[in-house]
Amino acid sequence: MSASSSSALAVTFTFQSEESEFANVLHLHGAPNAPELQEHAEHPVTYVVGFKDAETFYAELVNNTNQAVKYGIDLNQNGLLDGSDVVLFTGSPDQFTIKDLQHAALQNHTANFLLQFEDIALGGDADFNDFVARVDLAGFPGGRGGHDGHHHPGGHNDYAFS
Ligand SMILES: [Ca+2]
Ligand SMILES: [Ca+2]
Ligand SMILES: [Ca+2]
Repeated sequence: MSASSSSALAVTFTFQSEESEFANVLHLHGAPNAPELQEHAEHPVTYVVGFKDAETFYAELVNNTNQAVKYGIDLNQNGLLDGSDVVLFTGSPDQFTIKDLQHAALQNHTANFLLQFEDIALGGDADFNDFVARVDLAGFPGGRGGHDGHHHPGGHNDYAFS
Protein backbone atom coordinates (compact mmCIF):
# COMPACT_ATOMS: atom_id res chain seq x y z
CA MET A 1 0.00 0.00 0.00
CA SER A 2 2.47 2.57 1.06
CA ALA A 3 5.21 3.97 -1.05
CA SER A 4 8.83 3.29 -0.37
CA SER A 5 9.88 4.74 2.94
CA SER A 6 12.96 6.22 1.38
CA SER A 7 10.89 8.40 -0.89
CA ALA A 8 10.71 12.08 -0.23
CA LEU A 9 9.49 15.17 -1.87
CA ALA A 10 11.40 18.35 -2.61
CA VAL A 11 9.21 21.41 -2.25
CA THR A 12 10.69 24.62 -3.59
CA PHE A 13 9.26 28.07 -2.91
CA THR A 14 10.23 31.01 -5.08
CA PHE A 15 9.22 34.57 -4.30
CA GLN A 16 7.08 36.15 -7.00
CA SER A 17 5.64 39.45 -5.82
CA GLU A 18 4.09 41.31 -2.92
CA GLU A 19 1.75 44.21 -2.42
CA SER A 20 1.60 44.77 1.28
CA GLU A 21 2.85 47.09 3.97
CA PHE A 22 3.90 44.12 6.07
CA ALA A 23 7.29 42.48 5.65
CA ASN A 24 5.86 39.02 5.29
CA VAL A 25 8.02 35.92 5.63
CA LEU A 26 7.11 32.47 4.37
CA HIS A 27 8.14 29.16 5.84
CA LEU A 28 7.03 25.56 5.94
CA HIS A 29 5.20 24.90 9.17
CA GLY A 30 6.46 21.77 10.88
CA ALA A 31 9.84 21.60 9.20
CA PRO A 32 12.66 21.75 11.75
CA ASN A 33 15.32 24.39 11.21
CA ALA A 34 13.37 25.48 8.20
CA PRO A 35 14.83 28.23 6.08
CA GLU A 36 12.52 31.15 5.53
CA LEU A 37 11.62 32.93 2.34
CA GLN A 38 11.75 36.71 2.61
CA GLU A 39 10.05 39.17 0.35
CA HIS A 40 12.11 39.86 -2.76
CA ALA A 41 14.41 36.95 -1.98
CA GLU A 42 16.60 36.29 -4.98
CA HIS A 43 16.99 32.62 -4.27
CA PRO A 44 14.31 30.01 -3.77
CA VAL A 45 14.20 27.81 -0.69
CA THR A 46 13.77 24.06 -0.91
CA TYR A 47 12.45 21.75 1.76
CA VAL A 48 12.80 18.00 1.57
CA VAL A 49 9.65 16.51 3.02
CA GLY A 50 9.11 12.86 3.88
CA PHE A 51 5.80 11.31 2.96
CA LYS A 52 4.66 11.16 6.57
CA ASP A 53 5.54 14.77 7.20
CA ALA A 54 3.72 15.82 4.05
CA GLU A 55 0.45 15.14 5.86
CA THR A 56 1.10 17.83 8.44
CA PHE A 57 3.51 20.32 6.88
CA TYR A 58 2.06 23.40 5.26
CA ALA A 59 3.23 26.78 4.02
CA GLU A 60 2.42 29.84 6.09
CA LEU A 61 3.56 33.36 6.87
CA VAL A 62 5.58 33.01 10.07
CA ASN A 63 4.90 36.50 11.33
CA ASN A 64 1.16 36.60 10.92
CA THR A 65 -1.72 35.12 12.89
CA ASN A 66 -4.50 36.50 10.71
CA GLN A 67 -3.81 35.10 7.30
CA ALA A 68 -5.44 33.22 4.48
CA VAL A 69 -4.02 31.62 1.39
CA LYS A 70 -5.06 30.74 -2.11
CA TYR A 71 -3.45 27.92 -4.07
CA GLY A 72 -3.81 27.57 -7.79
CA ILE A 73 -2.35 26.85 -11.19
CA ASP A 74 -1.12 29.81 -13.19
CA LEU A 75 -2.29 28.67 -16.60
CA ASN A 76 -1.55 31.97 -18.34
CA GLN A 77 1.79 32.17 -16.54
CA ASN A 78 1.62 35.80 -15.51
CA GLY A 79 2.60 35.20 -11.89
CA LEU A 80 -0.86 35.77 -10.45
CA LEU A 81 -4.02 33.72 -10.16
CA ASP A 82 -6.42 35.53 -12.44
CA GLY A 83 -8.49 35.09 -15.56
CA SER A 84 -9.26 31.45 -16.16
CA ASP A 85 -6.49 30.16 -13.90
CA VAL A 86 -7.38 27.18 -11.73
CA VAL A 87 -7.91 27.93 -8.04
CA LEU A 88 -7.49 24.80 -5.96
CA PHE A 89 -7.98 26.10 -2.45
CA THR A 90 -8.81 29.24 -0.54
CA GLY A 91 -8.71 29.30 3.24
CA SER A 92 -6.56 28.91 6.31
CA PRO A 93 -2.98 27.81 5.52
CA ASP A 94 -3.14 24.84 7.88
CA GLN A 95 -6.01 23.38 5.86
CA PHE A 96 -3.83 22.76 2.80
CA THR A 97 -0.83 20.57 3.50
CA ILE A 98 2.01 19.40 1.30
CA LYS A 99 0.05 16.19 0.92
CA ASP A 100 -2.85 18.17 -0.51
CA LEU A 101 -0.44 19.83 -2.88
CA GLN A 102 0.83 16.41 -3.88
CA HIS A 103 -2.69 15.26 -4.64
CA ALA A 104 -3.32 18.39 -6.64
CA ALA A 105 -0.20 17.70 -8.66
CA LEU A 106 -1.36 14.22 -9.54
CA GLN A 107 -4.89 15.26 -10.36
CA ASN A 108 -3.87 18.21 -12.49
CA HIS A 109 -0.70 16.82 -14.01
CA THR A 110 1.43 19.73 -13.01
CA ALA A 111 4.15 20.20 -10.44
CA ASN A 112 4.01 23.98 -10.43
CA PHE A 113 1.61 26.08 -8.40
CA LEU A 114 1.15 29.58 -7.08
CA LEU A 115 0.28 30.40 -3.53
CA GLN A 116 -1.04 33.83 -2.74
CA PHE A 117 -1.41 35.08 0.79
CA GLU A 118 -3.87 37.53 2.22
CA ASP A 119 -2.13 38.96 5.27
CA ILE A 120 -5.29 40.36 6.87
CA ALA A 121 -7.72 37.48 6.61
CA LEU A 122 -10.32 39.05 8.87
CA GLY A 123 -11.04 42.68 8.12
CA GLY A 124 -8.66 42.98 5.19
CA ASP A 125 -9.11 43.76 1.54
CA ALA A 126 -9.02 40.12 0.38
CA ASP A 127 -6.76 40.97 -2.54
CA PHE A 128 -4.61 37.87 -1.92
CA ASN A 129 -1.55 39.55 -3.39
CA ASP A 130 0.24 40.37 -0.13
CA PHE A 131 2.83 37.65 -0.62
CA VAL A 132 2.89 35.59 -3.79
CA ALA A 133 5.21 32.64 -4.23
CA ARG A 134 5.62 29.89 -6.72
CA VAL A 135 5.84 26.36 -5.39
CA ASP A 136 7.40 23.51 -7.35
CA LEU A 137 7.36 19.84 -6.44
CA ALA A 138 10.00 17.31 -7.34
CA GLY A 139 10.02 13.68 -6.37
CA PHE A 140 12.79 11.43 -5.22
CA PRO A 141 11.80 7.94 -6.27
CA GLY A 142 13.12 5.57 -3.66
CA GLY A 143 14.24 3.04 -6.20
CA ARG A 144 16.29 5.26 -8.42
CA GLY A 145 19.46 3.47 -9.40
CA GLY A 146 19.04 1.02 -6.60
CA HIS A 147 17.52 -2.11 -5.25
CA ASP A 148 13.89 -1.35 -5.61
CA GLY A 149 12.93 -3.48 -8.55
CA HIS A 150 9.23 -3.29 -7.84
CA HIS A 151 6.91 -1.59 -10.17
CA HIS A 152 4.60 0.67 -8.26
CA PRO A 153 1.42 1.20 -10.15
CA GLY A 154 0.28 4.57 -9.02
CA GLY A 155 3.54 5.11 -7.21
CA HIS A 156 3.37 8.82 -7.59
CA ASN A 157 6.82 9.84 -6.59
CA ASP A 158 7.86 11.47 -9.77
CA TYR A 159 6.57 14.85 -10.80
CA ALA A 160 8.42 15.10 -14.08
CA PHE A 161 5.37 16.21 -16.00
CA SER A 162 6.20 17.96 -19.24
CA1 LIG B 1 -2.29 43.76 -1.05
CA1 LIG C 1 -2.34 33.94 -14.06
CA1 LIG D 1 -4.48 42.14 1.42
